[in-house]
Amino acid sequence: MKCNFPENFWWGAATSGPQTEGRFQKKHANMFDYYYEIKPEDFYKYQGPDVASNFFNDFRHDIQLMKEAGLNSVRTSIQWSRLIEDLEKNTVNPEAVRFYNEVIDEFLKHGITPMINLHHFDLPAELYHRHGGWESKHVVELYAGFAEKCFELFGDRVKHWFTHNEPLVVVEGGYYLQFHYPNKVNGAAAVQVAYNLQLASSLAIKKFRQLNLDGKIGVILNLTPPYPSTNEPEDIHASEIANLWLNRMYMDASVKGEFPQELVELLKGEKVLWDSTESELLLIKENTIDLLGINFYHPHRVSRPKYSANSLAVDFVPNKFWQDYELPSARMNVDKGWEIYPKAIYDIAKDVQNNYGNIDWFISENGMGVSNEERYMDETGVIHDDYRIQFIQEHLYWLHKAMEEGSNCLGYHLWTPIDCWSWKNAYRNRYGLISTNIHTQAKTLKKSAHWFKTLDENNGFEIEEALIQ
Ligand code: IFM
Repeated sequence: MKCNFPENFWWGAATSGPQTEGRFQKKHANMFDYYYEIKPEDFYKYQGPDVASNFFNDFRHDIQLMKEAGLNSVRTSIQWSRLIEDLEKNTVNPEAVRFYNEVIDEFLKHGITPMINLHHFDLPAELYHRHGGWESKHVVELYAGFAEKCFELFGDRVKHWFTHNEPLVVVEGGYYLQFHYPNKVNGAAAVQVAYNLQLASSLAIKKFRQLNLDGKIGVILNLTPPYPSTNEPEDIHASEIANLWLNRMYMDASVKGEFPQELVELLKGEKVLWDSTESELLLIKENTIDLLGINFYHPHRVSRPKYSANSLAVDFVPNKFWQDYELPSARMNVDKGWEIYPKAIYDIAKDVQNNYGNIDWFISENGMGVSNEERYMDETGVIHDDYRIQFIQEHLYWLHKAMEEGSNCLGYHLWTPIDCWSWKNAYRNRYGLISTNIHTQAKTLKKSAHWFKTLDENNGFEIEEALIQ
């Protein structure tokens, strides 16, 4: 079966500054730079962000390779901890301005549309130590100042901006699940951070609009559609609460300008509702997004919580209302521990179409992280990642189906163009179309990169019936 996509569809890939650039000439440490400084043993094989994939030094060659992989658009991010010299006064570092100008111009020279995100888990660590990071509304103001600086400096050439990548992961990882610095377990702080991140996004959007630039602005959200483990009311209820927190919180606030009322009531009942003001809520209402990026990797199967959410003397954490459920015999990406369920992309697309005004959106990340890919390397150094090609095809099939039914999807970005550093997992799982040898920094197109190029050239692909599940 042939899946054809519309003209000018974005065939691209996504990455981020902190995962590719390396710390070269960076004045400030971001949260992960700092985390690695104090606890390198938390990172796979002690591999840190110091070199990453050396994009700071190698960006011209990397962008050339991205072109060879057929990418017509690429998302990366500007690091606050690189661009800004004085974090309180919001002055810029001239070397960083030069670097990001050259990167943007290099993309444009190759006919690749650069899409720029402004926060990818990389708050400057000093702002956490001095003010409490995203717990502080002063930091929200500083972030909006940094965003404004980026719009002023690069908005003549960058036409697609994003305020955050996966804000929910900052909340989960930093404030109750402990996989991001500061590794706290504090549900009330999690709720405040969640709110402040939304406020920061809305304030940055306001600044963008005040500059009257030609371009679009949005946010990148990681969505994990919840599927109840059974049809019993308790499991369905648990999945609805999970959906409120994991998906609807930022979807509703970003697209509709309001947090879901059911979530507000639930947090009030738990006595942890965020501190907000009327004027902030108005600002959120008035500054919704133009464009939505959705990162999809895996579904979220949910059952009722193991213990009642009304148990006594239990501190609030958002996930006390549900329990993760593993589907017996699920199709898995075993290396990452994530279920493979491509039809969820269709479900997401229909949700956006039916419940979010069919807003312009795109798949801003999707991909398959696999460890020890050298297993699949031939004598010329090319990795034969047929599993990745199949993974992409299966997801595109369902995306295409939703688009045929009217979903307003503008593109598909794979995570990621070139194997990059992935937080605590460092270089364990590789996602790229292009491999990186982390010892020599040699970069080589994988089989999937050649396939992706033909996907772009043909603006579609042929899928075997057997792959449609
Ligand atoms: O590496 C991350 C990225 O920073 C955010 N989305 C998921 C990717 C793969 O784990």
